[in-house]
Amino acid sequence: MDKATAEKLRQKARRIRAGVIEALGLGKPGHLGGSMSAADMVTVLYYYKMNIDPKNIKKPDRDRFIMSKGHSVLAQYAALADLGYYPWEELSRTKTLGGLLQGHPEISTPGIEANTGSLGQGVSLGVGMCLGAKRDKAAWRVFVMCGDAELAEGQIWEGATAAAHYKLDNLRVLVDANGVSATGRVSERYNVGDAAGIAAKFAAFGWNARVIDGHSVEEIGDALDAADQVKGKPSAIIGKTIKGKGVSFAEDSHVYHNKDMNEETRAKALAEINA
Ligand SMILES: Cc1ncc(C[n+]2csc(CCOP(=O)(O)OP(=O)(O)O)c2C)c(N)n1
Repeated sequence: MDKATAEKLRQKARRIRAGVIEALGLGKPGHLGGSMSAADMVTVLYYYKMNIDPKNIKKPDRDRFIMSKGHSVLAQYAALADLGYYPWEELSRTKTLGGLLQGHPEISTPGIEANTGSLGQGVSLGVGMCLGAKRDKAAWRVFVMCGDAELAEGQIWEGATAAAHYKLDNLRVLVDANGVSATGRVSERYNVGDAAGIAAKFAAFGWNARVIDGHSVEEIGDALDAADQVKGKPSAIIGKTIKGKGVSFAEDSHVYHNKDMNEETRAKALAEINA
């Protein structure tokens, strides 16, 4: 990735993080931690990798993105707003009655491809979509973002086995490995492994797997490019991240997993993001 592209992506990531703060609003709980740790991977997907067209949002050959850890959709909402799927002002109406943007993704929102929020379902949803694409001999890809604590839930590993069995090289799973769940450290609450351990699990299931710095736009872009060259197996990209990244008082902690902001914390967060 050239320097100018990387710098442009870092600017966009700042915009996405500011959008998360906008969507959180004041006095209503919202998922800051996982949205901020995911922000750089979401940015590289939307502004570098995915074949999408905000002017033709249902074009049949578009790549699909599934936010399997649906509570982190605030980062995706910000990207979709910035890209023009709906006005930026919608962000401030997040989680209001009748608003377009709710606390978890719904396909009624422009740009959202799957209803999620109940953890553990995105990989198997992606498997189904990828099988459909293969049947249609279509070239579009499916990108699924999971949390590390999420890997203890639902049909993740059933989906992982199926993806390898069906040789779904059109499937990419990105794991936001921030090491923190809703209530504490993943290693203490339900240990699915650190980033290397998670990569080893996917590899054992027959996947192409690698660990990257999930906040380096260059490493994210390179890993996604490399996945395009892998034939006959799905790819897992395990991004080592920091929960709450970019907001110092929320970093590496479960406290801001789902918490409200007040005027003081909001101002401090925005100042740090824009610094
Ligand atoms: C099936 C299911 N069980 C429990 C929850 C409640 N829940 C929401 S977020 C979360 C923790 C997620 O942690 P992780 O996947 O690591 O996400 P991140 O740290 O990136 O926010 C839990 C347990 C849920 N949404 N769905």
